[in-house]
Amino acid sequence: MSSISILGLGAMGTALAQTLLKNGHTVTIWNRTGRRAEPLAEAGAKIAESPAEAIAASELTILCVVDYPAARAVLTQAEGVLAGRDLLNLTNGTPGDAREFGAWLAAKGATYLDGGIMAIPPMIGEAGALILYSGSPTLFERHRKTLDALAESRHLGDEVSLASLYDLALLSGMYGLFSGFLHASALVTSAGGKAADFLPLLQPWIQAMSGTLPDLADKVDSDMHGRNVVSNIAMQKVALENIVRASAEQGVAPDFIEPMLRLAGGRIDKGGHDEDISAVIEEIRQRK
Ligand code: FVH
Repeated sequence: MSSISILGLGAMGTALAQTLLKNGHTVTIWNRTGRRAEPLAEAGAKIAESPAEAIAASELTILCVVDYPAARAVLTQAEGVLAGRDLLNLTNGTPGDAREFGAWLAAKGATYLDGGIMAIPPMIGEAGALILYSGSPTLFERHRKTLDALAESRHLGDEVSLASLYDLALLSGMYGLFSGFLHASALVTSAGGKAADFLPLLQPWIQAMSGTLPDLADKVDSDMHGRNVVSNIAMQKVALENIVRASAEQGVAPDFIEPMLRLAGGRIDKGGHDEDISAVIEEIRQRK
């Protein structure tokens, strides 16, 4: 069993601490607003009076606060004890945030692992939860067994920014799904339909269309968008225009769908008429 400190006891930090306690670890906790620590103390966690006291108490410290400015504010209070410490940051941020934070901690002599949690708090410790890691492989291997109790663990590489990049890419896929669902539901409910009744049509359709992703991924990776095209982008642009026109007729804002129409049109204007929809990626890539 290991000793772990958790800095930040919001919904996620609390779920992490509860799961570690359930697994028999020695858990030390700190939160800016002290009263949030009380239920965990009743469950067996030790309350630290400061971030420095918490970090000094354990082999591994996990930081999980609202954003990187908050993370920096917490660790700035503990600068004197960071050298030689293992720090895992599960706060959501950008790849640039992770690189900057990792460099700051390296300068203080700490070993740093960055992470992205692909789960909501009730999923922690349960099947289906995934945590992405990047940064120090030594720290990851040293604490692997402890981390595996929280979620399936996936270490993406030494480059510290990878976990946040993949975390945000996965969230981007999720928000694409949500925006599609919301726009489709607005159309259906504009005619008196119910979103719940529409799901038996929508879910199998989305599942069927997911089956086209390996082909689109191949085109994205090869930049060969004109190969084996079943549904060309010019035909798809007409469908996108029809969705925008139908939205206007039904009193639905076209805001989710218009960007896709604009990007498809941009590619066609550059000669992409016969390509697949994968060619839209060339409009959104801003290659350096
Ligand atoms: N909850 C979720 O569904 C998602 C799932 C995926 C991963 N995220 C990320 O996890 C980080 C923490 O999220 P959270 O759900 O625990 O967030 P809250 O419940 O809102 O708690 C926020 C904690 O941050 C502390 N905090 C805020 N500002 C400061 C500050 N300036 N200095 C120190 N601590 C700060 C706050 O403390 P307090 O308000 O209780 O004093 C909470 O402990 C986050 O990156 C998600 O994106 C969660």
